[in-house]
Amino acid sequence: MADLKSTFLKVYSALKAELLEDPAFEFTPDSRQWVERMLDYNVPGGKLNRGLSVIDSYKLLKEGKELTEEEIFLASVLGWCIEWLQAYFLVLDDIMDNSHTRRGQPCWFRVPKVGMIAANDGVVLRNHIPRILRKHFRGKLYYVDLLDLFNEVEFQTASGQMIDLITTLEGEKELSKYTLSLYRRIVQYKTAYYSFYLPVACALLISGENLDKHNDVKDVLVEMGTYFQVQDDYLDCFGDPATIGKIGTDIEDFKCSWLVVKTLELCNEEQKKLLCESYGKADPESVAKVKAIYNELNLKGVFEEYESKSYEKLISSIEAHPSKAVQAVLKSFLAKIYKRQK
Ligand code: DMA
Ligand code: MG
Ligand code: MG
Ligand code: MG
Repeated sequence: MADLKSTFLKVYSALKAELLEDPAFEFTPDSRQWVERMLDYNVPGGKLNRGLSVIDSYKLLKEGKELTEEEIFLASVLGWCIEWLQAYFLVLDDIMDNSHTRRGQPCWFRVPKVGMIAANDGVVLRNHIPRILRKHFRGKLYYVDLLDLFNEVEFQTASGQMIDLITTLEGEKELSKYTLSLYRRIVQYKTAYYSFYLPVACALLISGENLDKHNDVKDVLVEMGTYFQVQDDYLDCFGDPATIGKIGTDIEDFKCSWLVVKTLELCNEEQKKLLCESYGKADPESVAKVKAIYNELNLKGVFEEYESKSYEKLISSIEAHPSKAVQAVLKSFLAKIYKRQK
């Protein structure tokens, strides 16, 4: 595993070097240095789960047949394309969510002299993806399918981010609209497609599979992605910032978080009134009041219950899949996130 990660990181350096010599742009020393610093700051510093999953999944789909160096390289390149996509969404997400830290360091837009240049850096990160795909996959039969896949998933993610953001609009702060069905809709689009479906879909494409035949796999991965975002929402409030590398802002931002949806389901009239007065305010007293309600309702316990139930449901839908190789892919993905602390 440690070995796979170091091979994977070498591919990052190779891709970065190519992008810094991209003949479509005449770099100056300044601009080259900017892009290099921006990439190093935003692309490789995460858990790399999504990227590494492409390689893992590809191996499992090959059912024990040893991958060639070339095959590992191509799977790694796709893994990095997903990490680039993630970096692009996170740079912009942190601006929009007014966040402070990410991966244990200040959000990119908070770095001195970066500021709103970060918005364009997000666009640059996004544009690197088709540059990378073109360079490494242009001759492949599945090239068009890859481009199409990245475009579809990006559109779904941006649409999910949009509904995540417009539900918090000032003047329309209306907690009663925060239902489980709105919640599921937001997280399916903003998180599940790019974080769970995309890595496996990439592995299927390089294995020569037709994605239209794998809608059942997509359904399981969307469920898994939903579970993953519930964990993200839980950790936003109850996680240790030193471990998760970020400071939660969901309460301040009036987010349609799983925690507030559950609270609305479980609270009494008095708690609801207090929640309506305090949710979505930036002052620490209001935030503390919301957290006190979460504790009164034992949301930690409610979450733990949800976590084990989801796990069981996911395992049984995985085991219903006809292919053992696909089952192994899905189980390996689930094992990476079950009871995660970061
Ligand atoms: C993140 O949702 C979704 C995308 C597409 C970045 P979020 O704002 O809850 O993520 P985080 O907690 O990492 O800021
Ligand atoms: Mg955010
Ligand atoms: Mg967000
Ligand atoms: Mg979050």
